[in-house]
Amino acid sequence: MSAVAGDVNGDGRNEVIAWTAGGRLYGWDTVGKALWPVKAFSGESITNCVLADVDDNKKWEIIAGTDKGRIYIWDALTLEPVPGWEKPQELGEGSVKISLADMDRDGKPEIIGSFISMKGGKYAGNGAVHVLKSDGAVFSGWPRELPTTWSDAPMVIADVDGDNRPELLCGTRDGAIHLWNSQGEYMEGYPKNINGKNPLIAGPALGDADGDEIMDAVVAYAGSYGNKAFLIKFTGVCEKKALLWPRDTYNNTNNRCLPGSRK
Ligand SMILES: [Ca+2]
Ligand SMILES: [Ca+2]
Ligand SMILES: [Ca+2]
Ligand SMILES: [Ca+2]
Repeated sequence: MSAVAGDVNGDGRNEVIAWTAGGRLYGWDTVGKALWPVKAFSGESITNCVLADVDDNKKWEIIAGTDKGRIYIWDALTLEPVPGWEKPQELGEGSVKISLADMDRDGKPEIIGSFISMKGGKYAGNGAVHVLKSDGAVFSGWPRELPTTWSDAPMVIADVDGDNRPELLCGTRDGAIHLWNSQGEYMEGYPKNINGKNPLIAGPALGDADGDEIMDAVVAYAGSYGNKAFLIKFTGVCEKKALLWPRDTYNNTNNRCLPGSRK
C-alpha cells in the first residue's frame, strides 16, 4: 500500500489517500473515518497518486496514473471527477506515472505522465512523455515519443537554466539522460549517454551537490565493475522556486503532495 497526505477538508489536519496494488483507493480523515466509499478498480491498479489543486479552485484533487495507461482526476473530498475528466485520459496500452509542475506559470499545475508502452502485459520497448493541461487539453509541444526506450521513474522537473521556465529531465532504460524545455524541444546536447549503455539505478536527483549554489543533477549507474555516479552541472541557481518536482516528500515511495499550488 502507498499513500499521500494533505488537508483535504480544511480542518487543519491531514487526510490520507491510500491505494493498493490490488486496485483499491481509500481516503481517511485523522480518526480513520472514510471520506468516501472505497473505490475498487477492476483489472486496473494505480501506479502513483498526487494530491494537488490543479484547477486553482482552492480545493484538492487526486491525480492518479494507472497500469492501464489512464490518468484520472477526482475531487479529493467527494471522489467525483472534475470538469474535463468525466472520463479518464487514455494514453494507450501501458502504464503511466504522474508528476506535476506549472509549465506555463498560470497558477495551475500541468499533469506530466511518464508512459511505458505494454503489449499483452509485456514491455513493448518504447514509451512517451505526455503533458496535459488541468482541463484535459494537450499542452503545446507534447507528447514526446521515446521510440526504443522508456523511463521507469516519474519525470523530474526544474528550471535548470534560470530562465523561469521549467525543464523536464529523465533517464531511460538505454542509459540516456533526456532534457526537454517546456515546449518539448530537446535542450542542446540531449539526449546523451554519459556512461555507455549502462542502466541507471534510479531517476536523476536534482539539487546543489557541489555547494556553488548552481543547480546540478546526480545520476547513478549500475555497472559490472561497480556503480558509478555522475554530476551534471547546469547554469540556473538552485533555489526552492526552481525545484518543481519532486517536492514536499510525504513518504518514501515517491508519491507527493503539492501544497505549494494552493494560495
Ligand atoms: Ca483535514
Ligand atoms: Ca482544485
Ligand atoms: Ca499551468
Ligand atoms: Ca528553464
